[in-house]
Amino acid sequence: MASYFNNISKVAFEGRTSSNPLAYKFYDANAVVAGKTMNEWLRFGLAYWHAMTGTGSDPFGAGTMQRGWDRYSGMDQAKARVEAAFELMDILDMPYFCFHDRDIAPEGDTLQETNKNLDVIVALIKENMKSSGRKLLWNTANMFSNPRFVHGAATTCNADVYAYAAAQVKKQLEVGLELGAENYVFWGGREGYETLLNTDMKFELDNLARFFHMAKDYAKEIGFNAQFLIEPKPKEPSKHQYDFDSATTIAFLKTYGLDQVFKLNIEANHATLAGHTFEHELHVARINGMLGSIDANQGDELLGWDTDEFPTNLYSTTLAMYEIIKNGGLGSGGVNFDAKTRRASFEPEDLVYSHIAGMDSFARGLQVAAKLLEDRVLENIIDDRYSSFKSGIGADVLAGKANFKSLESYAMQNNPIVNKSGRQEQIKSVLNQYIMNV
Ligand code: XUL
Ligand code: CO
Repeated sequence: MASYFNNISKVAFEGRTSSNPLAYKFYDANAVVAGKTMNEWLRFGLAYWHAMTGTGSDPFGAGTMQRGWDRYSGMDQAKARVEAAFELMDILDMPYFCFHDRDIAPEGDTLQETNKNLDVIVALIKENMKSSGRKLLWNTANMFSNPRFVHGAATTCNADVYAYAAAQVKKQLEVGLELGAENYVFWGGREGYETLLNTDMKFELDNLARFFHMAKDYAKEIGFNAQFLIEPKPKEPSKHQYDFDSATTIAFLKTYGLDQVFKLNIEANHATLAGHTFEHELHVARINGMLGSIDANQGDELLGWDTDEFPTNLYSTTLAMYEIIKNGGLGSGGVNFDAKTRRASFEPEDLVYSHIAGMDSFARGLQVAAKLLEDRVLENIIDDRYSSFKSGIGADVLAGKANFKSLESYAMQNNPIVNKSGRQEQIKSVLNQYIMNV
């Protein structure tokens, strides 16, 4: 079989001093960290839409990516992409992949034809999964690219579009079942609004919840037990997306009785677009028992949009892995590289280099976070910071023994109040020490 990646051989772990650009410096799949192998903690996934389907086009210019499969078109191209995807996963020893329906197969003139195209490619993917042992982390439906979704999908004003979206998700639940997907993702690409001047928000949110309930019911009916995930994003493409961030999404799920059905798929660049850090979003999901999976990437501090760069910021990967370890791992979730090489990194090799960079950054983050936890660095600081609630009036508050009258009489005789420093800068320098020395 012809190589789409210039016959690059399998990327191996060579250790932190290796100067081989095609080797892992930190990612050693079978190395044990905090009681599990790196592979078990990280469960890396390839994002089909960026790696296999993305062209490098931007609003100002055409695609730049050199992709061997682009010499074909239609179903031939879709088949070539499958071959190339499995070759790339083999080179990287990437255990998982993720796709939207429209990444893997072209739309036909009718829904029937579109589904037939899907069936052909799904069968081919299934064969390749069987022979390679690679697995489907999650699949999803693209309900944002086609012009029919101009007003949204499950939040559209057009009932015909709502029905079409339901048919599309129904098919993807069947595909997920067929391929043994471990999760199913809903990212609300156009589930939001542009202006309240023409929008009934309550109506749209009620319909979105109805849609999710129907999806849950159908998955149950066909025996598809994958974890359902919602991927929050505050804006882009719509101005106000309904799943703005973790907190908003959790509130929505609780309001509509869906919080036992869904967890969250947290994407780093979506967090920063929402004005949060990645670790904030992971933390909010975690403390609510809803951290399910992550889309690994990073934004650019100087740009206000979703740049989907490969994650290389060790500060961020360390704090992300800290949350993930505290969560006991990601369960059936994983670390999906929802990231694309820059438009100027257009050679096929760049797909290998970029994933190595991302995988090493997360592996390093895992090592540092595990050591931070082992040494209880932040635990001890936080424990001490809230120590005033361990005895006296603080303990009374926690035990439910205090009321406004008892707190007032305490405050009246407790003068002056003494506060302690938060020591943020000192803590950051310890964090730097760990990142450099572990
Ligand atoms: C878009 C995005 C999507 C989802 C899946 O910003 O992140 O690719 O991950 O639909
Ligand atoms: Co994403």
